[in-house]
Amino acid sequence: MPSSFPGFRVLVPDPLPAGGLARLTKTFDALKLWEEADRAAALRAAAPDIRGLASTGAQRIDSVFLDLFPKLEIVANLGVGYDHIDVAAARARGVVVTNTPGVLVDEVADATMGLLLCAVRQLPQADSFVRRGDWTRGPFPLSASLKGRVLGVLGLGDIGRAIARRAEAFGLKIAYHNRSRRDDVSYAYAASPVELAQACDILVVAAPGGPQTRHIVGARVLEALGPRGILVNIARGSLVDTAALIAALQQGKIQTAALDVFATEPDVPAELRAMPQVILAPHIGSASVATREAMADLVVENLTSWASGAGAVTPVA
Ligand code: 8YV
Repeated sequence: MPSSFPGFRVLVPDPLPAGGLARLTKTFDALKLWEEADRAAALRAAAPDIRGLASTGAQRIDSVFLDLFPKLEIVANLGVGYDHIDVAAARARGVVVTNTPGVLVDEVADATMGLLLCAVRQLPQADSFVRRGDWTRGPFPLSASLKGRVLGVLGLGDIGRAIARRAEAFGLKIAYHNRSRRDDVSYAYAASPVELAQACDILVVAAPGGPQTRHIVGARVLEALGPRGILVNIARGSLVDTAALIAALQQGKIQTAALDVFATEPDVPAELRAMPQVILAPHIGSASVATREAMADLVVENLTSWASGAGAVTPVA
């Protein structure tokens, strides 16, 4: 097995983008677990020698999982979000965790604007309307509009700011709520998610997942968003109380939602799938070939830099 770092075994539980995977397997002695006929046996045999892990988010990485790998030094995650990794448990075992910030920001922000426009102007529904031949029977119903509306960004990190910049170009006013007020933007600051929902018409969720943000969008926030309100979630399903969202949509407490992420993904509640005004996407915020390859490059760069003794490139905070 060719390897630039003999003895540095890397576990790859799930497939990575093709270019990144090719570089990884050229550089390291990599165990591509999904290719193994008996995965449990392959994992058991390799576990004592694994020093690096290229994670994709599909596997929960907690203390029980980490304890399988006594020589593990680095978890290189494909993705900016790492709520599936117990970073404290990793740190306690001397394992560094890296993510892929920066390289996916524009892609996710572009996808967010697409979802937002689809929700406001009901573009997928218009497409279905034409395909069904309904146009010959009359016009498509008039939609809501972006005009004169306020976009609320919940979580003004790199992705939140990229969304806000794009929304400004669409003529939207911007408000935001963040753990702390930012002094590098002139957007209106709301002191809480409820205040933000009161101040805006379109609420975009762009904060990290994890216990601290679980269900920060619940019944009170949705009520505050109001009957013309639109919720867009491109962050993590865990930030939104799904039952409260379903109830708010069914009762007309908000107008519609565009959702790229779900608490139980890839399972999406039947109630959401049944609502024709709701826009649903299968967690595709960063899912272009170019961006996923850039993310995979950063995974490989982190592993390579670590294995060569130069330290991780993008360790998580
Ligand atoms: C990916 C993401 O879907 O970066 C993140 O946090 O959620 C996405 O970009 C995921 O990480 C791919 O494995």
